[in-house]
Amino acid sequence: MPIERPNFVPDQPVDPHDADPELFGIVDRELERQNTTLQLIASENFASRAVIAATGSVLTNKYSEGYPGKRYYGGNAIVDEVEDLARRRVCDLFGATHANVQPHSGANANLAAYLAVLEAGDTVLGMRLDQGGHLTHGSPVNISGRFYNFVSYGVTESDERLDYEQLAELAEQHRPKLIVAGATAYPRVIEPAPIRAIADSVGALFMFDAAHVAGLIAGGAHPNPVGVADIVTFTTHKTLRGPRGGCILTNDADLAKAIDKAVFPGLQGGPLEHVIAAKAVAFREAAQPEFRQYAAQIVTNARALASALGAEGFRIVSGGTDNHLMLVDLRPFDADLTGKLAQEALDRSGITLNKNTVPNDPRSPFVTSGLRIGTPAVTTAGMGEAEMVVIAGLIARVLRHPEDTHESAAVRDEVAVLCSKFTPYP
Ligand code: DSN
Repeated sequence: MPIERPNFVPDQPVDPHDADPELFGIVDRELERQNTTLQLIASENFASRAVIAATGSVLTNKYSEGYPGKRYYGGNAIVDEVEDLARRRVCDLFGATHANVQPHSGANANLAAYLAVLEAGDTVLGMRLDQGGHLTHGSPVNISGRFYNFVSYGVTESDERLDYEQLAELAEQHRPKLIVAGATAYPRVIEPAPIRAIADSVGALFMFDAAHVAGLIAGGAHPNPVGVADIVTFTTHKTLRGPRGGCILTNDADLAKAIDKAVFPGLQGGPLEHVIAAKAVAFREAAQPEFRQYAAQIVTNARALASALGAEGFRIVSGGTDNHLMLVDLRPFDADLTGKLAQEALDRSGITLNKNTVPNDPRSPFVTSGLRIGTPAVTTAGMGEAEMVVIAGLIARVLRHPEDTHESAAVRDEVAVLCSKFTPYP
């Protein structure tokens, strides 16, 4: 006789839509949105099916606090292989000797790096949020700005490029324990070598937050800060095209130990081994020769888009771009058009991007005078310079008449036709 007992195992149909039609119906609509509208948010990309498969694997079931070979719970021999593979691949990719692949995000990676080398109240230099920096680079509303004494540097007024002279002066004046480089809305190369020299001149540590440009570095399109900076943090989902997550690299054995302790048990609990597996997949993809072509094409496309937008009458901050993004100052195009209004009008037209402050923006971060536009996702989808010119024309059409819903609908149709030729997930 079979034993009568309640069955707590949910039905497991092969198609998850049969298990939860409501949720997977929503996921389907997001897939449709990604396939049929233009994704121009500079920090987004289309992960490969292999990356997505790893993220959706049974590794999500396992607890593995600790590190390979030193876990708190049993049953981690296989998970150790996953995490070791991810660490090995990312070290090979960037020429590092130590990697921590556990940070759940870029913000966590940065906080762990701070926890590893700073005490509360220590002085740190970071880039101003409204000139391209990140919340975790000392914004007063972020834990970084509340726990540490951040002093901000920015860009020059004349050419809107990183002001290395100001950085050197502030370092001399404030004698920081750490200098943080890196940005979320800065369209030019950030040179690690001069910042290393400034850090050395005042005995500071140097951390490079490569979140945005990690894929460009991996693909050889930007200088590699590993071995120049003491610590390099980055996210794995932007230009690097992996799963959402963070990573920390260093070539210093003492810092490596401090960083590992800071990530766990300092800041996080159980690592997301399914995401770490997906990071391993992405690191392998980024090591392929085609990824070098991809990184170069991201920059070529960004330059083509910036130049075409310039021809449509927009002012491009700093006059162009060296990376995957551009900042558009809307004021010369239309003094009354805010970033907020432009983002909303473009959203209605199937063009997804984000409002952004421009250097010395008189408007608040919720309104802004600018837009940030990025090419990583459309480049993954296969678009090239010709499509960038088309996209610039569509953006200009919408923004000449941002309230015109007929124009928005017409552009949305054209966007759908364009995207049908470059579908990321056919
Ligand atoms: N949200 C990211 C970006 O868009 O740049 C930064 O964390």
